[in-house]
Amino acid sequence: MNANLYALFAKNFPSDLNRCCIETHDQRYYSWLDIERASAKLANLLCSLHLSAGARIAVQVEKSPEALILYLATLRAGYVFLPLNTAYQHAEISYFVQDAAPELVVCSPQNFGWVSQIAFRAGSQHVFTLDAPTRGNNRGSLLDRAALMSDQFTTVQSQANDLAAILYTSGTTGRSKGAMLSHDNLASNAKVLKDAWAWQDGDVLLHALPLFHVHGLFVASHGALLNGSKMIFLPKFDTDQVLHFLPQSTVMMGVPTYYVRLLQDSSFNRDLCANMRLFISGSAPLLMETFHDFKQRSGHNILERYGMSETTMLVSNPYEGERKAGTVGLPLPGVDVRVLNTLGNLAGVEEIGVIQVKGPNVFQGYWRMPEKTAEEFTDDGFFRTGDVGKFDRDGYLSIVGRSKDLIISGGYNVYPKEIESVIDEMPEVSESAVIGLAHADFGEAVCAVLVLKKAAKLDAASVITRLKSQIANFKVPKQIFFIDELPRNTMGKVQKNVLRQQFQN
Ligand code: MCA
Ligand code: AMP
Repeated sequence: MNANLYALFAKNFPSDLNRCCIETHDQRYYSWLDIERASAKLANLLCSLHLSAGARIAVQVEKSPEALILYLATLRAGYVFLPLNTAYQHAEISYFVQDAAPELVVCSPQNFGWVSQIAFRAGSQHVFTLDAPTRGNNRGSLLDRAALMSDQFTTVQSQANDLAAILYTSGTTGRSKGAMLSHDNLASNAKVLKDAWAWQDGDVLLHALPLFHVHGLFVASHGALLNGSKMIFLPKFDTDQVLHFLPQSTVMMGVPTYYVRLLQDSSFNRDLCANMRLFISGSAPLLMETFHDFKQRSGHNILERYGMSETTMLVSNPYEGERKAGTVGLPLPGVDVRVLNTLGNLAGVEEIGVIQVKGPNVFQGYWRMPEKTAEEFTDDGFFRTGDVGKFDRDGYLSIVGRSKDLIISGGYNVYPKEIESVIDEMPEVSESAVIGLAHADFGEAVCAVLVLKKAAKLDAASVITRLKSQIANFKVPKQIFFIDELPRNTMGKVQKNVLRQQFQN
């Protein structure tokens, strides 16, 4: 049997390959046959480059069906897909490319100049471009080269543990870690979610998420691909476009911000959701208020689930049965989730502790960081999620906090340490603390508290302008506060809870 994830998808494609697989917001249509042939052409191109076994293919491109097809082609050819957020700038891309040493880098044409410099300096042999296509214009050197290739390709044989993708998660200590996911990690999770969320004939997925993280690339796309269901592809979340396409859709997935934004639009109502079967939320906590308001306006209980780049999905509220607001639901079948108290024992009902997980979904380790990998696993093989939670008497898990210093803004993870290091490099700054403050749209907003050096002068606007040229825009603090001294506990550790209290209003 071939454990290649693409082989699993292909087995489940509809029998009529001429049916629509992807429809775009600007009325481009891709049949299943188009997907098969276009991914074959790209897979042939990848093979013609004679990359090494297990070569990484780093991709920083705008969302498009072609970007998804490139992912599928990478699977088919047996290479390792490494998606990168389009907001990442020079220093971020440099780090990922040096660390992952991809043999091929694909970027958007407008970034070719600087990305190719980084890639070639890091030893990549090939850099291609892929444009965000509009009608009649979907080019870039990748597709130009692929056009010359055959549209027939036999998907390579993969073993269950062969790597399919590496997803970088920001590091608590500043260094991002590449989570290595195998074909079987992804396949097992896709199969479990197909049943858990009752994917069915006639489903149409409204796909508004970005393609460079687990949520949009795996959870959403895999669900549709495995079920042979059509996807309506939006280039990004746009409230008007979502409202336009909701009546033709049955399933939508999003981060809480998407649901908050839908509720803010007065035209969002039950009629628009008449065809909808399921709204799913994840990547960040869904406020109870959003859950209840959404129920009132649309008639739907949002199904909240919980996952990580290292584990894909581990817990989900049920499709049938109660979806409890404020909880992330029950462990998925085959996934072992436990909460340990401060003594290291299994926590009782409603007792708070650290969340750990074991199962076929759990990753193969961090790329080239064996010590870090070993640290994150317990002796009996459970992965430490870094999240803190509790089970209720019905076995539903709630996430009550994080033991990792992490801010989740609009579904994107931001590690304060990384931003603090960049701010601390500014010559006027003595030290800084980056905190998350409640934000109506993004859930949490990144904010920075700065202590300046004696007699130094610096205003908030200049800090923001400088940061914008150095880090991805979603990591840039929405607010900057100045203070004489950071509050510290007796151990000398900055008391971020005190800062959060002080600046929340
Ligand atoms: C954009 N901006 C943000 C964010 N996104 N600021 C804070 N947090 C954000 N998430 C800023 C930009 O820097 C810009 O600022 C301004 O907002 C407008 O940018 P724009 O691109 O127009 O924003 P948007 O299109 O409205 O984007 C917001 C968004 C987007 C739709 C919420 O961030 C999004 O789609 N988020 C989803 C993230 C996601 O897929 N997460 C899954 C991770 P300025 O104007 O100052 O430049 S996977 C995961 O977490 C696990 C595994 C899981 O469980 O799923
Ligand atoms: P990432 O590193 O991008 O994979 O993000 C994983 C983290 O997102 C988890 O460790 C959680 O802290 C958080 N997360 C994901 N889903 C949820 C959820 N439904 N509620 C709260 N936090 C979540």
